Amino acid sequence: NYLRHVESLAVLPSGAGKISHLNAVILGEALASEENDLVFPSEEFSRQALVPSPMKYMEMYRRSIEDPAGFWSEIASEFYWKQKWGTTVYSENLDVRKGPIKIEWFKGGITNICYNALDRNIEAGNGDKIAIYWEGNDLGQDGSLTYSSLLEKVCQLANYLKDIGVRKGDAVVIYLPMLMELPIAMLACARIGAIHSVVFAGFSADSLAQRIVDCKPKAVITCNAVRRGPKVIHLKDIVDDALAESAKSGVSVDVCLTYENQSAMNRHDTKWQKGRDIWWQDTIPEYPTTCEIEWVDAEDPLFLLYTSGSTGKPKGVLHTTGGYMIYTATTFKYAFDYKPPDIYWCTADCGWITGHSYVTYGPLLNGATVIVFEGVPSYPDPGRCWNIVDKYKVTLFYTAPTLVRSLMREGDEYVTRYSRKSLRVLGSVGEPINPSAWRWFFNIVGDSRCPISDTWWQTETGGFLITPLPGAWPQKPGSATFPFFGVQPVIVDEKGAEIEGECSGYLCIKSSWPGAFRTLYGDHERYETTYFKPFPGYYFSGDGCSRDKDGYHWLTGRVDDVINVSGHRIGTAEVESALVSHPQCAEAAVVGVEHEVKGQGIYAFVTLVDGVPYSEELRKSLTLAVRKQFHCQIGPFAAPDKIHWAPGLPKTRSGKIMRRILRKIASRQLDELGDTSTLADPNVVDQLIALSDC
Ligand code: 6R9
Repeated sequence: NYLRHVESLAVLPSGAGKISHLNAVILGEALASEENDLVFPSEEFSRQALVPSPMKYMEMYRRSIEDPAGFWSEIASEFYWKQKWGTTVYSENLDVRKGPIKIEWFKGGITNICYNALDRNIEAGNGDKIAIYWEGNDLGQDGSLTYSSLLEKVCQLANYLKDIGVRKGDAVVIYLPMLMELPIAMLACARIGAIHSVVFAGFSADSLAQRIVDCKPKAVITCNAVRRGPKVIHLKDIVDDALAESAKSGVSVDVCLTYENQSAMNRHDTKWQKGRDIWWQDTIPEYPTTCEIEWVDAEDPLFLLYTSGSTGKPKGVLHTTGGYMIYTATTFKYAFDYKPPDIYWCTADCGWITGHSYVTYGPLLNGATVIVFEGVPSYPDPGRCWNIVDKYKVTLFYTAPTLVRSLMREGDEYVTRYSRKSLRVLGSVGEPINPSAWRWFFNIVGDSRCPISDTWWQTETGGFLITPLPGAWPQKPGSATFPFFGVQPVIVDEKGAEIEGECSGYLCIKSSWPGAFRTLYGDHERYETTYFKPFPGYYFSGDGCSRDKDGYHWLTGRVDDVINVSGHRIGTAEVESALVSHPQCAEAAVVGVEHEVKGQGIYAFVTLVDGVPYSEELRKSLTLAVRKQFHCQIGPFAAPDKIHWAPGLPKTRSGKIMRRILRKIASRQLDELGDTSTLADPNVVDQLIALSDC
């Protein structure tokens, strides 16, 4: 019966014809055999779920599409607004043919996200509830903050920032590891209307400098060092280099607030620039523990977060306050079936969008208890995650497929030696989760008891767009299932025509949702060109997707020059530019290849300067060039997995590198090279194949 429900209620009409002409090279293939594999939530789970059935989902979904203004303003009314938004709940233009792209939600509404996350929950009687449990790198290192004490710390920092002249609309760069000070810093900025730009504390000095130059912050907040597993990383040295670098481009930063992370490094060993560098512990505790709110418009910017694009320059994704607040709170609540006693742990770092929306804002807006983990899942051994789950009685556990796959390789014993009885819902994000990893996550980690929310979304979307609601639907391992409320995914062919029913194509979104990004910082034109021009009338996600006969969505990966390594977006152009910066590299072309643990690996074709011989040493030094220029010691995910010597690259007569052919050579699909006759020099292909194993 349940199945019949699903079929009859599937969001889009089924069987409207198959599309077979799409380029399988870039779109991947639908997982045909998985389509019929349904995993049902237990009745016990569904009975207690916020959305207990497909029917309830459909009722809410339908309302959200037919009356978005009513649906979202009802939810928004549960939050605090100093002044309510005007008569128009949202206005949008997503069609480049009709003028500039514009998205606004709750315009004229005056609010503050920090107030809604902290003060509002405290006023509701939750001041003594734990907001954050902090678990350090080493076993036994931990701490916690209640909502009231978190607010006090946020206020102290906010007062300090005001004191040094940070005003509404100013940018602050945050370069911190997963200490409680990281969400504290984000919330302090939000409280005074400053725009935070968190840079993942694993990026190199160059990347940090690039971001500093782009947003010209009033201050940088960092710490002296961090321990990641057995390693110590001197973050302050990286910041010093970045600040020196940005000064060369004319951007000088007056204040570098530095937290002394004693478990990693003593302050006496930290290099110091008097006048600019300030110890957090010496200064912030002196400030008052209350701080007035800076009330902002719903459309005032909340934060900037840089993400890789298909050209070399990272894109500054800009999110505003009101819509983002409502959207992250609502998606968190429904996609994890959140209830107040839940203990929630998301393993993402706040340096990524997942840490913004689903470590800091979404959960705290719901008054949830969140775990912030400084360390790595493999330290001191691969059982660490389940040790933490048992220690804090985690009920909602949200992670990435790459982590699932790497733990899966270590064997079940690391999991089964822990109880994990507290777990209720599991979550996955960052890349498609392959069905075998899904099953291991479901059967072994979740004891076949916990629904998995496979959440598809992006830095740009602010929150989940396609995700299961646990308890509502039977799941199909590897499918992100159905759209969240208010989201209208459409699949288009290469001409931009919508395809209905069972099909595959390019994933676009019709009309806006509250959490959508509003622009690329300082480059609205690039925003329009990248996201709205490819398929006029729609937001283009850059992903391929197929929809099966039951209306389930299956994401098939990026269709642009972006590689997804362990859930991190890496532009091929960025890696290529790091390679060609090496004096002995003449040219480079980078493609993604399938990788057992990382999802995708980086495969680099490298042409050397004339006369330079191939050598292992050179291979190492090229790898190092990428690691150094791109990302530093933590998670060297940008380092090429393979360097393939290339006497020449396959190019069209107009000089465009044919990546399609390189992808086939990299994945050894040599009988599928396709037409090579348009190449300027077709012999290049044979030469490359001959050098495959060198
Ligand atoms: C949240 C985040 C976005 C890209 C996105 C897609 C891939 C993310 C996914 C997924 C399949 C999922 N992606 N979640 N693919 N299933 N559940 O990861 O943001 O870093 O901007 O990456 O990640 O390709 O386009 P971001």
